Amino acid sequence: MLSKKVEAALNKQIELEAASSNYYLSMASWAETQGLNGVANFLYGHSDEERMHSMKLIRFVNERGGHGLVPALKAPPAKYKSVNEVFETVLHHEEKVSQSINELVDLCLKEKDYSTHNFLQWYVTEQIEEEALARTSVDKLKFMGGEKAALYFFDRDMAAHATAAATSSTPKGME
Ligand code: OFO
Repeated sequence: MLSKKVEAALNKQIELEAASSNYYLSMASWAETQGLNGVANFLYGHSDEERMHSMKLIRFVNERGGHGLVPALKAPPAKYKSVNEVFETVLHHEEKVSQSINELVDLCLKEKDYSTHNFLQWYVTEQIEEEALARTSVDKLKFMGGEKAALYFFDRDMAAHATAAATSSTPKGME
């Protein structure tokens, strides 16, 4: 059984993950309109992953006798100045999500909710990967210094990331 405090915090996390999904969907759509199909495919895939993160939380809350709530979401920005802005936003957003997961883990310890604490470890690991990928992308874009030719290769790189994610089996913890 979840305490009311933990249930409320998990529902806040459900909202944050769902907002991430919408955010990345909007970025993907913008990238596609710029002819950056590799970046777009990567972000479409990332958006799907965030939806799964949200749904996994909803199902966990319900399984533990709470009620996972579907949030009303604010529309994300539709336009971006550059690919650099997109990936800087992704990094900033993932850092925020990591902080939120850490606070949740901390709350579980205070509430002595070891089952939820254990469940959240999957998210802790996931955030390490997500932050690292976003940080590497930001660094690469900085290194390119706005070169159009380099952007072509960056786009191809992101396409490879998107393909790898799509062809890998069910993400760990989602089975
Ligand atoms: Fe759900 O990991 Fe990113 O936000």
